Amino acid sequence: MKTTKSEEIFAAAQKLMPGGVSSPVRAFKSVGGQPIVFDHVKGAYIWDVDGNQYIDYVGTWGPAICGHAHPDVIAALHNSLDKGTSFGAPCSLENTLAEMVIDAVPSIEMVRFVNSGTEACMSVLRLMRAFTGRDKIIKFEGCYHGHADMFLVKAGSGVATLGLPDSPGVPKNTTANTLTAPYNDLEAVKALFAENPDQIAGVILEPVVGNSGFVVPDGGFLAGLRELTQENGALLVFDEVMTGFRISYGGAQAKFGVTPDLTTLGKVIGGGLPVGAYGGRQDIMSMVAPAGPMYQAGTLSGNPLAMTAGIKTLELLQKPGTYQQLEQITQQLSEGLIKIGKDAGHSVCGGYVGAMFGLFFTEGPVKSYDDAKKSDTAKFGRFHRGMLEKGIYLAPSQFEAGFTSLAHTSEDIDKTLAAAKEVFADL
Ligand code: KE4
Repeated sequence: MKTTKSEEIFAAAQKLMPGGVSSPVRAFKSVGGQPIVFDHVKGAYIWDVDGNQYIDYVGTWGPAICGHAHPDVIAALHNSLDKGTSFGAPCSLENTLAEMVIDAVPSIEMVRFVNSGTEACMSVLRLMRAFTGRDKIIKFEGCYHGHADMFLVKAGSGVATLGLPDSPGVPKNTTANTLTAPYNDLEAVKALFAENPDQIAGVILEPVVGNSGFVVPDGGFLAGLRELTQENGALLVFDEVMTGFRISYGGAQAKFGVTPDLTTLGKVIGGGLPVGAYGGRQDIMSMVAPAGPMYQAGTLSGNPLAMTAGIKTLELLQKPGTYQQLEQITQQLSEGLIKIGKDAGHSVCGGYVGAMFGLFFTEGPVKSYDDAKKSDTAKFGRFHRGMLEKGIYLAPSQFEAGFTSLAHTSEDIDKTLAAAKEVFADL
């Protein structure tokens, strides 16, 4: 593929912005080669500035679940634009999206909108501490809850991708209250509660992990955490920024039948515009200012354009058969990739839930971040490069997940599997 324009633009970008990107994982550091510079996106496809077309399995990291630039979303935004882009005041669109989120997500009785998943997670952490009066939290190795200081402890996603020892600039005392356990290890969580009696505000986790690569909860893990938190007067928080409205309309908590006390959301509920949210039990949420004393605020929170895109996206997802279609296309892709990889003699494993999937270059099974780190990341990089050159755009890191959309067709999957067959053969 000719990518000269991408290279020129990216070279210039590196002089203007750290690493030439607005978010680290986009720099392709862990897969090598130059990132492609997007010109425009539509449905399941990307076009780069050199005119090359790709089938996209990143979907701007989750929001594009209805396909990029869905005509109904774009039309709704055009209608909203003429009324202004931001009010900084109450707007009925906030009520509409709030009602949709509350109706959809079992744990959410009341919700607050913010502008990113990071903001949602840092706010929910403050709320956990405000409600319980306790300072310690438990997170899991390899889970990523945005880049707020308190969470940059054995985090996943870009922190894992870049192999960063968490991050400089985070004072020791900020993370002193962040306890960690291996994912899927209930005994480790039990031990932390025993070692820190009455000091743990709550447990926060990705109910299906997308930031260590794709890792599913063992049967009983989520229910076990629900029991352990209840027994210890601690809160259970599902970070559904990635899984929300992606693995089912009610998220992982609906899919697995375990209801947390609080939930964070992002990505899909913004339909491609900046939106995050946190919500949950009424008695907890009523602590949030100005209803209660826990402070959190934001200039652009609930802005009419982002609300419009979110509302239209969720309306599209409410259509009957949506999640069967998403699950079917993702199954075809995930099972195909693993079969082709194994048939070519490679150690690969992975899986899918709803419209989210993952592929590891290791025998597996991958049940935790330690398992994920056994993957052959160099081989993943070569696979990524090979697929890119055949017009297939995968997440540029072994420690990320893949995303499908309602725009992906069976033909797109067949093309992707045919490309994978050739790339695996050359690996
Ligand atoms: P944002 O601040 O990036 O909107 O959300 C942070 C976040 C919180 N929780 C979960 C489970 C997440 O997956 C994320 C963000 N996901 C990454 C992809 N792994 C966003 C991509 C990026 O960092 O550029």
